[in-house]
Amino acid sequence: MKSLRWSAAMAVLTLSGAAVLAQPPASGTATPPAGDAAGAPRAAPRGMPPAAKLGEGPWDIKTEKQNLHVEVVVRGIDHPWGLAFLPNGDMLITQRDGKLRVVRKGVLDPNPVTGLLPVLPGGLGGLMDIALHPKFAQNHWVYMTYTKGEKDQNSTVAVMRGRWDGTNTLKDVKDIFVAKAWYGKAPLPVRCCGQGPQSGSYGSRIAFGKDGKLYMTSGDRNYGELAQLKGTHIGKILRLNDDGTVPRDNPFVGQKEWLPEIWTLGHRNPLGLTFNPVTGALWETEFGPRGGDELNIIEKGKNYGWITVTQGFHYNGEPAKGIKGVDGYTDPVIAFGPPSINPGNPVWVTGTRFPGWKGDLILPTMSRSAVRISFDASGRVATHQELMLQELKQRFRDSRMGPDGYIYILTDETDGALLRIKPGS
Ligand SMILES: [Ca+2]
Repeated sequence: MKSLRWSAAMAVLTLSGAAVLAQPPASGTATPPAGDAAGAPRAAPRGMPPAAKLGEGPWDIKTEKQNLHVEVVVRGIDHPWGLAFLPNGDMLITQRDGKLRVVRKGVLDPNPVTGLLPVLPGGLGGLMDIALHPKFAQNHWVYMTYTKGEKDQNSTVAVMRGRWDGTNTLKDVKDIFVAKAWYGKAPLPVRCCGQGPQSGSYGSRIAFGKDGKLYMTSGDRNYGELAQLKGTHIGKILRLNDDGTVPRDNPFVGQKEWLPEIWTLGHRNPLGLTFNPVTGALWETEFGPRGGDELNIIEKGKNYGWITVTQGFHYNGEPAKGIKGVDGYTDPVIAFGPPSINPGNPVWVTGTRFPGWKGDLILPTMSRSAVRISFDASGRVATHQELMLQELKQRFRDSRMGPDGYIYILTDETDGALLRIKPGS
């Protein structure tokens, strides 16, 4: 059993209600290097050492409030991105390379699911998130986000929907929504602040609300100037009906120049989206500039600032904006760093298996750690955050509560894995 090497060195500062988490200097940014072209090898992010191979496990890990027993469920999945549990406990896992995998009774089916629409590979795009319809038991609908486009990286994000019948072929697959987020064709426009290639920053997390609507993040494509514009889905969170049409009660419906799917604006690269199962509030994580990664509560019609109002430093070294408290813009609940933590998709701890973590938010990060965020009695985020799971040395992309009450995490590696976290003894 290893101790947490960094917990003692972790500095936690408090800045008018927002906590800033310091963490190991070895961690870098997951923004792809400039010039990462379509089809180019997926280079390791700047500052990140090569991935260490995941050991056999299991691992017994001591954390502040819970001892953990971590085990590998499946391995050999290439950059897994999203995980959904089927009613019988089987799992569907998307791979960024466009493949959908199924885990039946705990065993990875060697044959990927067929019937999906082709995805545009390259950069950080591909097949991304997955969600089941709230009435999946009746309609068997599976939703997946992906990048769609042309070989020259003129691309956008879309949602395909298909019917899962338990075989290895998805049926009746079609696009229900294609975002008005086309971008990437040469010549690229002049952009500020050293923004990265067009093949990154797609966002594309999805989550169904209790209102039955599908919420979807759409990243800024490293063209942050568009995140504040009304007439594009770039840099927005969207709200759709389950067939991809526009709900009539969206905030900008009927307003001149606004795309009606827009729920909120001013986002950089939102790679986490999850409803709090108790309060029903929608929480989001996004990659900000260096030292400006964010945890946000998403509320109808609000502007979350990017690229105008943000904390952190730009990637070309331009001075920190450090702006908050600006009228008309919503600040993050937490701004992380510097350095950046590169947040993935967090999970709310529910059930009774992790009594020390009741109501906490576990945030996997691409900086090879997870952050535990807790809350005080009034629901306010606590200033202390716990950094953990560094001993596994893996980038973490997605996390979910299983129907068995355990926590499941996908590693974002070429030899990726699905891990199960159980309480330890
Ligand atoms: Ca923001």
